[in-house]
Amino acid sequence: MKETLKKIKETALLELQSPECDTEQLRVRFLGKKGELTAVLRGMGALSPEERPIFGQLANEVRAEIEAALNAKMKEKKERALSEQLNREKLDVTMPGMPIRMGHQHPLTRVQREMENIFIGMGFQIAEGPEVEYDYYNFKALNIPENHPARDTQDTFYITDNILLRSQTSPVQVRVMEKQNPPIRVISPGRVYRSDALDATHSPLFQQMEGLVVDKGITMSDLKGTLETFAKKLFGESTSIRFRPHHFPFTEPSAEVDVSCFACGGKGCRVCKGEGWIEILGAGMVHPFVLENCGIDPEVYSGFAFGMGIERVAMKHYGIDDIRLFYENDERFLKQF
Ligand code: 2NM
Repeated sequence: MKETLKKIKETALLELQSPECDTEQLRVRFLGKKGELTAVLRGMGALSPEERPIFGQLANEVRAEIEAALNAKMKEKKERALSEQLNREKLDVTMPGMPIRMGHQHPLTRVQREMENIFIGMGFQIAEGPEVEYDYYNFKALNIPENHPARDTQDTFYITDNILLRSQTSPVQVRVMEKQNPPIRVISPGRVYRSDALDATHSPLFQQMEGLVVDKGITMSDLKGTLETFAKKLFGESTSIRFRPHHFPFTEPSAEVDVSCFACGGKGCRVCKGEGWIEILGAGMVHPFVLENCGIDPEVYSGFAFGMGIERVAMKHYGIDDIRLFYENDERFLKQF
């Protein structure tokens, strides 16, 4: 029996040395209720009373040794698993990070900001207003009654009979004049809508920037000086401007304003289509009826106003020949700015 115990111990310790051994299975096999050691202990009844305690003590020692070896093995396995996991999951914080793709401003926003900054430098404030407007603010207050021909060139999208998508940002300026006493110096950039078919130079949605100055003694020369300063800052110091007589219902007198071609300096080229001039603005002295409609006395105050399409300025600025590119969100286009 002593031999059997010795054999059990040796086998157990040997098997526990194998790195792949299954410790739980070995515990059942050697120490379990139906295990090899238990089987030997059961056979102790056949021993003499003198032999029994000696043998019992030996069996207990063997059990303790196997248990200790098992526990040591289990501890070792646990530690190895942990260190393998730590190795697998280790993070080198000194590695360079993954590059993050940065977006940037849309070309229209860039041009708009550039224009805004020039006017802010001249003391203008930025005014905003609703894109869904009343007929009153978009047309009637601006001296465009029902059936006026300007309703046709500025045809827009109607929500109801008297609510529409604004066709210009002038309604913002009407709202400013209603609320604020002169002196007034504002620009109103923003989206406007026209019932136009989409082509290379027209879009049913585009951006405008209008300006308005109202004070005592404002004259046409203030308008010319302001627009000349703006054109020089935006297109370069050698830029000049010219006024051509025009008609707008909300200004009198009115003019279309050209800037000398920044590409050829006025000689005539592809950019200005041989003209030497590029039309970018409409302007004029605010019509006395418009001032009156907004509660400003035209006998005391006068003002000038102007408006331009931001897309048109951006297209000339960057040499873009199709307005649709601004609205297609094609990264190959947008990435160039
Ligand atoms: C333009 C051209 C000329 C304009 C007029 C006004 C207001 F509200 F004062 F009457 N705001 N903007 C105006 C004048 C706009 O755009 C081509």
